[in-house]
Amino acid sequence: MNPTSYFSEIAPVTFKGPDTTDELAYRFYDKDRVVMGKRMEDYLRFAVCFWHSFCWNGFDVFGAGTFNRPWHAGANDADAARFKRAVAFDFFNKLDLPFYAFHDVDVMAATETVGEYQHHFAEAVDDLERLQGETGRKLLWGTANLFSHPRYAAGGATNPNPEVVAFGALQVRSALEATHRLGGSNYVLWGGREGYETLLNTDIGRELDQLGRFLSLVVEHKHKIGFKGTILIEPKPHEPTKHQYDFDTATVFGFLKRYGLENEVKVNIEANHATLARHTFEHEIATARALGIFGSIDANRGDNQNGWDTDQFPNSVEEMTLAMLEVIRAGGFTDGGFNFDAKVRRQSSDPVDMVHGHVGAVDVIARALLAAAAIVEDGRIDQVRADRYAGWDGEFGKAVSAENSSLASIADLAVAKEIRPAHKSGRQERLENLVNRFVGDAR
Ligand code: XLS
Ligand code: CA
Ligand code: CA
Repeated sequence: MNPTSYFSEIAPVTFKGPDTTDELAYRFYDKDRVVMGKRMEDYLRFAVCFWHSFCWNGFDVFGAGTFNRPWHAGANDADAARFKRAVAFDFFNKLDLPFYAFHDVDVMAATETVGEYQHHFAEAVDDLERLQGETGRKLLWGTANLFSHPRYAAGGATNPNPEVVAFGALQVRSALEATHRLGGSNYVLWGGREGYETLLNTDIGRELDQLGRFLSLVVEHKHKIGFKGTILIEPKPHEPTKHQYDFDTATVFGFLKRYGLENEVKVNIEANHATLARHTFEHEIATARALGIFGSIDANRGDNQNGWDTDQFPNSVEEMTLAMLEVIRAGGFTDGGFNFDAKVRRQSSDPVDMVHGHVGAVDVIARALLAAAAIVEDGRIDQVRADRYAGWDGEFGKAVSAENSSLASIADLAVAKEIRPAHKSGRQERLENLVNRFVGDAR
């Protein structure tokens, strides 16, 4: 089979406007339309991920693969990997999205030894460079998979066995150098198995030190090779391990501070990981902004009734608008973007299902950008927020916040002024209604 025939039934996806009846066209994502001072394509920086769409064959813990992708028919050898890379770039072209993302093992033949790893990864990177050149698609981020191979059952950087840590170092060095060579904007570390199953066999202090040292070495190597992109940690509270050290954005910030890396590393926030940590997606973005470590986004959604990582395509404009407001408040992306870390359901086994998944999600995010931009331009919500803190601009607020004030001086001021703080409405319902109004009107 010719790789380009896998999606041959599907016409290139283009913008046809909100009123089109074409289900495989963009209704809101008009890549050249300027929103918040930038072309939509440059504001949103969409990426398609390799792993869910091209590496997963539809298996789950109760059953085998359902997708029958031709490149999964035999062993994952060099030919199958080349086929898969070609199909993937054809798909990026069909969707006309600017970026993609990959793990080392997503794009290469399966290997066991360090020698095979080096050989097959080098071959894959040469081919990716050629495909990027031919298609103009760019790399949003690269990463190394230190969680799928059985050697990583007890972690990568935090493994009790130094030989496993060294294998991980080989993969991370290779993937970081490949990301640099391919012009990637970021390098991601997601520590899926950097955590534990039971404290009975785990020394947390030691493992955190291993993780901190490993990350310091990654940062050192980034500077050594001159990689100008951003190093990102991707928080997730658990799954596959019972507890993951990079639990959420706030935990990651504490970790970065402890190892002196808070000015070197930012976060890649995934919607479904935020909800697994019992936060909202927008909470994680707002926290990252407040701490100065907002980097990039993995766009997807979980399931409100299930407590696991379902990685579904985002489909709520209302929820996405709340997240987008925080992205705008953070000043938008610099190196980051929206990577679709999302997969079709196991019963959605046709090539066209992959297109439906991405087209719908692109439009949800594009429409959310229009709604959030309208909210910001309207200004009423931000005004309510600013008014809540207006007391700090008055004489009393300035005295409380003055640099030379102390706990005692503030307390004395309260007594001297005989203060009687008045209650003031937070206007939540009005604000929620305003959001819905802009969501409904966005086009
Ligand atoms: C898994 C993570 C993973 C990272 C990259 O839950 O989302 O796919 O994004 O390793
Ligand atoms: Ca992710
Ligand atoms: Ca996920």
